[in-house]
Amino acid sequence: IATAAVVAAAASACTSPDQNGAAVTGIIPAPAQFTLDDAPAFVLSAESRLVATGDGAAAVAETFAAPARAATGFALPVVDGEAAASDIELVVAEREAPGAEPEGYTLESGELGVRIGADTAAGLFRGTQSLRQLLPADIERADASSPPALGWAVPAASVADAPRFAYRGSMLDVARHFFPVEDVLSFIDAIALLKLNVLHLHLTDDQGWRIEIDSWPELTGTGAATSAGGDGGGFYTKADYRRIVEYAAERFITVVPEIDLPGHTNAALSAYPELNCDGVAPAPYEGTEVGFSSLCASPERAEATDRFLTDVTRELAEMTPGPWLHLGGDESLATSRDDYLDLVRRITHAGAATGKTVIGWHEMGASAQLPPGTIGQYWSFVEPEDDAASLTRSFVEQGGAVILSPADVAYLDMKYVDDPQGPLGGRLGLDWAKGPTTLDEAYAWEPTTIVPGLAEADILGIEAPIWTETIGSLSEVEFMLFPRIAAIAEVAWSPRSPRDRESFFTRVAWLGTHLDALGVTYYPVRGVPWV
Ligand code: TNX
Repeated sequence: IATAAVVAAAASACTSPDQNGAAVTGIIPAPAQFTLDDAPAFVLSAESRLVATGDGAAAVAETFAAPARAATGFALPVVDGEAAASDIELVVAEREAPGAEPEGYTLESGELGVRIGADTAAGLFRGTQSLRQLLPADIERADASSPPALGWAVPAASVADAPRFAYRGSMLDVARHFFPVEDVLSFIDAIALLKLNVLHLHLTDDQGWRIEIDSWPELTGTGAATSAGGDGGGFYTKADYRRIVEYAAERFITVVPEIDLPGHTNAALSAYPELNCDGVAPAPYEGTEVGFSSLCASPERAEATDRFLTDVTRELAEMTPGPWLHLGGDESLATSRDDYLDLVRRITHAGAATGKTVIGWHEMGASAQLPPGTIGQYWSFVEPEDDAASLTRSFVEQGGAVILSPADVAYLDMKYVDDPQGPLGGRLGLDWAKGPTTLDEAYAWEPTTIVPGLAEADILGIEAPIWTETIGSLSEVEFMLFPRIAAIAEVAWSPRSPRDRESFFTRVAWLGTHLDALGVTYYPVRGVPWV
């Protein structure tokens, strides 16, 4: 490989064609190390094969190959054995990733082929997402009718990459509006491209209960019939949920299911009178207020409430291979402090009894009796309000860790600036988190400076939620997600420094060409040099 042009440690962003006619590109999130080499490009051709070696490599090759075959019209067989010059080599073996990071990988491309190496299949998969972004955007098309004018070139490059944070997630609220399985699979595809590894599903709220629980069938009877705005209901059967989990697992994404307790429970309360202190089931709810519903802490309801908590967490844990159950805890404004502490203890201990690690919104830090290792999810602002910082530190003090979702930068249901002039006329999104959120704001924050007293090692990771009070279709979800999710992905994956805004905006423009080819909706934020 000829002289290497080092393009800044954590960034590369040049979209002009190089001397070989290959489009020189960048990767989002920025790799830890990325060097574009002054050498001839690799060109994917009809002869190319995917040569897979090591544990799980063939499955990763197949996940990469299936859409690539559709886009190129090439056979792209997955084989084992020796790689030739037209091939892409995918290797899982010890000491392939920098620092033996479980999700790390190296990628080398040039005239003589592409080689991606990783210590794990997960790392190899992350590497294939970089390769996707280095290929012409037409690689995302569903058919081969418009191949790129300059061929399927990958610039000669060397990447050595690994994530900064272990947990990099997005949350989809399927309770306020229900999204069919196919939509969730599309959501998974979209976040996989950005190397996120967690899909948090907000499965229950006042407006609907979306997951089948055999021992409490009315949860998805009465409880699933409604949504915010009266847009109809829906729920996932256990088979549906399994499909989501499996599809996510093929992309090395862990599903974190959330049952929001003890507030945000009107759907459950409306399905079972015995969960209510007064024994009367409330009417289903299709508004968008929060903080009016609560499980009952009273001893008269203890039998029903604890049976509900045990059954629901047991069935949820049984269908969830991942290590985490999210049990809510936010905005329980209709629960007295004593009742809240009592219920949080019962909720988290029911969750922990399944063998899973419990996650809760930061309010749960009020309890001094959290099961060991309970994870807190921070959703106050970049400048913590009220007691949000101390509640969050409480998880660490009790042996757990923290997921950061500062609402004024990471809540993707916040409006865009300028959207009133935008394609959806400002109809989508909320603005309670310090007004609309710009792409710059989503990008320009540093996780370790949010909650004083937290060390980098206390931060399990970063998550960008999208709440759906105002959002009712997949394209509306995508519109709110892109491009801001790219900023969150870079904060979660890329090294702390250097954070290069100009490089990021240029790479967002490049990402836009991939989204166009995929048919994914996004908001063409001003300031990005869209191609
Ligand atoms: C706050 S964030 C909520 C949700 C809303 C969201 C809207 C959190 C833990 N609770 O119930 O849907 O704001 O942005």
